Amino acid sequence: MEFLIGIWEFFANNILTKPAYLIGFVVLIGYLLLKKPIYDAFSGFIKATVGYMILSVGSSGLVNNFRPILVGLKERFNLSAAVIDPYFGQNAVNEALSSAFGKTFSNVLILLLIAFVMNLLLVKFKKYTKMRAVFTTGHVQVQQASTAFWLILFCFPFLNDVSILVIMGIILGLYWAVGSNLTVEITQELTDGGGFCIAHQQMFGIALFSKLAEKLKRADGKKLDDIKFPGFLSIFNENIVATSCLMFIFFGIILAVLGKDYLIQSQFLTANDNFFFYILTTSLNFAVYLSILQLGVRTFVTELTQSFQGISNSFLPGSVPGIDCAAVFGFGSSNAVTVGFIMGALGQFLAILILLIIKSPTLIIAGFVPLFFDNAVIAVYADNRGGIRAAMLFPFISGLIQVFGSALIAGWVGLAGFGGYIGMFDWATVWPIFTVIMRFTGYAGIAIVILILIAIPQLQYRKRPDTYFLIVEDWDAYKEKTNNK
Ligand code: ASC
Repeated sequence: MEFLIGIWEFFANNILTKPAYLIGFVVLIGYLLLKKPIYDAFSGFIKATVGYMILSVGSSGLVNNFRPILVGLKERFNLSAAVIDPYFGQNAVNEALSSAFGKTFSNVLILLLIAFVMNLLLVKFKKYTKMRAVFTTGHVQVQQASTAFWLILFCFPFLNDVSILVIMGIILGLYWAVGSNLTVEITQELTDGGGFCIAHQQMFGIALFSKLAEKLKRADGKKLDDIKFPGFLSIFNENIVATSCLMFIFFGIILAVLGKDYLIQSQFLTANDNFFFYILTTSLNFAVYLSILQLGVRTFVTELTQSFQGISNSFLPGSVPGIDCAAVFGFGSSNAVTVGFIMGALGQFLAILILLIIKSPTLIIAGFVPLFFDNAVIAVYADNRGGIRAAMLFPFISGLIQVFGSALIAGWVGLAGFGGYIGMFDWATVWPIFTVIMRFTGYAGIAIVILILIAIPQLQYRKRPDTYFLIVEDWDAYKEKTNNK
């Protein structure tokens, strides 16, 4: 037993929770299963792992540079507020778990394992479950398993450990399989058969907003990239220029509000630094990290698409890997990412203002990860399906929902008191609903939540039984079939 636990811990710590290696090994095994020469498989492993690492450099560059600036608002104005951000959320859960229940992080990892196995089984039996996607984004799985663990303890504080782990493992595994499965069609469409889908924290969000976006579609079908500015404004047609300028205004305002004194005191800059150039450099860095992130996506996506055929042919026929949402930042309109971020920020700031005005018992501070990754990705999908209006409206609405939803749930379940909540779209909408159902209807609630999740892919399948699996098995054949209709 000890030996098995040792293997599990090694696998969990080094591969399962490190998406770069998980994806790298998936590619390696995929190519070997496709009977490619060993050197091709090796080269695929390197490209996939390095590509994913580049993507992580971009995304952690963004997170590490811009999160402290937003959190600074909390310190600068001495607010007692919960930061909505997955990392703050995870810390809050860790502290809450050990202080309230004497539980540790290893419970969370066991939950993760059960849920992951559940996800694999659901896909293995996809003939019945209609679930086609495997969640591979390990760092996000850790964050979600933590929060889910807390929510289930909140609903059933007297249940024993084993029951808690099993019940939540089933629900979380279902959420991973069902949520990522919801993004299959829209992602295949966006990436022209990229062969992956999204395994992140706003899967229900992008599915919902993609659906709504169709209703906002204009007759001319204009997307963000179709906007062509004339004259001197044409410089904004260039993504890097547009991003840099918008971020200069956005972060310029926030940094000016924080003030040079505060920034020196918190060691963002030294007394000798020039304030203007500090703001300029910070804003331009946004475009730098975004470009790095997109380079990473380009490096690994093709490898993953090709090699996964090997896995799906042998183990999990007709399945796709669910990966980090940043993977779509290289597709669709290039300005959608920036527009989503800005519109989401307007929504969140408005919501925070409303919380302040109504003197809400729980205050929220915008965190960078939900603000940027959720809303940017919502904009990318909304733009692809519905064009400019959808790309602007839906991230704004999402921003409002992220703040209000998180304030309600984090205040209610007590995580706000520990300073943070995960705050991502699904965790401000879907999971609060699950929590309400389970808390108020007890064991029946568990059954209701499970049934809701099981029903979703069945409904998706019923809508288009003839192409439901074809869309992941053979994109070209799918396109031909749907074009001929
Ligand atoms: C998250 C999280 C991150 C980012 C990253 C986006 O939810 O924890 O670090 O989003 O996955 O690429």
